[in-house]
Amino acid sequence: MTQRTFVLIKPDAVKRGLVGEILGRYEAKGLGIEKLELRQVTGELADQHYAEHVERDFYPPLREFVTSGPSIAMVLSGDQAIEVVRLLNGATDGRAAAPGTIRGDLALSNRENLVHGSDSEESAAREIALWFGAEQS
Ligand code: IDP
Repeated sequence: MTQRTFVLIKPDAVKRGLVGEILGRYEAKGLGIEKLELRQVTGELADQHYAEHVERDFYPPLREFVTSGPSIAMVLSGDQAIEVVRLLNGATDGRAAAPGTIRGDLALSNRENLVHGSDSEESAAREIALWFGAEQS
């Protein structure tokens, strides 16, 4: 089943010069790039994107981090793209993520973990609309 998913390459990855490495993994897997844009995330957009987390203790530093520099916002597509991206990304905490995954190979933090991928069809639709506009979802 072909799906579209929202992917964010976070500011730590841009600062560390890992955009090419990360994008290459998605491309090598066979996912298609539907949209790709360098974005400076505002606090307001962060609050909307992470609406389910805004009350959590870890949210203030997460908001600070995700607005700390430019990110790459993307829509990727392919067979079961939502789950495939989550598998490529690896577990949330880079210290526990499996080797072979983006986070497992390249991240050592549970906050600065390089990437975001939508976790369901519902989230993908919401996030694509939020980042790229409702008419394009
Ligand atoms: P996910 O990005 O793997 O889907 P979520 O649980 O949706 O993980 O959390 C969103 C983001 O919030 C994570 O990618 C990470 O940057 C940050 N985060 C999650 N849990 C923690 C935590 O316990 N401490 C610090 N940051 C966290």
